[in-house]
Amino acid sequence: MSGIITDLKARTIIDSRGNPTVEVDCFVDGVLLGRAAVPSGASTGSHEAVELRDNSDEWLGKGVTKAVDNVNLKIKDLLVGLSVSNQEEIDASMLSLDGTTNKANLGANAILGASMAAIRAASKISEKPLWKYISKGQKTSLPVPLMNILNGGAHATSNVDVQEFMVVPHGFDNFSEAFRAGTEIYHALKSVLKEEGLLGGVGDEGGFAPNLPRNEEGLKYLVGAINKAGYSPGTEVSIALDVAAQEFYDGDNYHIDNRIISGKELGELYSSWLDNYPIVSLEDPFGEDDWSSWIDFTKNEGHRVQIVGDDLYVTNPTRLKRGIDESASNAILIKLNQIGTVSETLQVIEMARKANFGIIISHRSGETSDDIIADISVGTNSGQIKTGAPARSDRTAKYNQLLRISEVCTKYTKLF
Ligand code: 2PG
Ligand code: MG
Repeated sequence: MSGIITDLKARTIIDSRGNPTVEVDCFVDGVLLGRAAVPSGASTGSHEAVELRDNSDEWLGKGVTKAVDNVNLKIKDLLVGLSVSNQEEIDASMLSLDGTTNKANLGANAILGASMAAIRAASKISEKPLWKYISKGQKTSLPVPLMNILNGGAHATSNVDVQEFMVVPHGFDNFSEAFRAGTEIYHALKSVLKEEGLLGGVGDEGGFAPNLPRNEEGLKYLVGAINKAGYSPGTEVSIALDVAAQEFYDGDNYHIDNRIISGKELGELYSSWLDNYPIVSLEDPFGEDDWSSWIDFTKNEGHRVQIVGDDLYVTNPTRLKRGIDESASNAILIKLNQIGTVSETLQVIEMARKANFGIIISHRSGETSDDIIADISVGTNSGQIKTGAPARSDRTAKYNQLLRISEVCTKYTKLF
């Protein structure tokens, strides 16, 4: 096969929240070799690349016809004739056609769909599984999963402010045992909440979504579930939180637990949680532009907890550079659609690695069956993945792909 892109075809499909999103097929030498679907966030950072929506009467304004047309007309014309193996060239040509810094012209959803479909096709041509193709011969490993089993914030209709309560099964020798532990704990949490009369529905990422009198109760229930499932909190399984604090930040203060408190007071609340619960990772503890709170907190607590920038960095090299220079955190969450191409995502991962930052490859709250983040987490040796509860196909697609990869790539990351 020559490896030359001969066609691109995009369409609208539906995501896990019932909203339209972009799917792209990449044809090489006339054969369909790469298909990719683009995820979508709810608690999106304002510095993310632009997700192009139609804002018309259809689909409650959320249609992606413009993005689909951009692939089928403009991006197709641009990429047909290029070698699928040159991902940098493919991505760079889309960036220059777009011509903006935030991909507002073509839409990051259009660009990313084409970019992901191309790398899938390239791995087929190379006759390597995607994770191996991405690794370019460098180290690979199965990531520790951060499994979101209790949902709040923008992902649920409950009164819980903290967006994600995750279990982190780190004290195991391989991925499948770790994943089984996390899954057993998910079921244990279900029965604990049921006993308390708190079992309602689930949130966007498949975790349970009870109303709780205070956010700290979520931590208690997670520890209870870890114990109930027969694992030891702190040594085998710990806790990670995504606070997504931007969602309850008014620009000056934070509205949490029915109180209005400063960044300093919020940091003190987290410190008391760190004293009392086995928390190993804290994501977006402060608002996306509240840099001074991030810097103070990292100085005080960075030695004992992973502090993760998601809305803070939006997988953007300029924002990450500032975070590294100012020691605003010690880890980054990586989401392909925040930046909009595979190449830029891989570059940001390398930048974070050089700075000794923790690296978590992440899904979005709106997902599809696309499982590319599983391969990226293994192929970049990132060490951690965050992809929701071990339930609902949009989430389990990624975990199941990791189980498949673990049959051939047996190294499991030891963290925490
Ligand atoms: C997050 C993500 C994924 P969203 O904040 O980390 O869990 O949520 O996709 O809604 O931004
Ligand atoms: Mg987040």
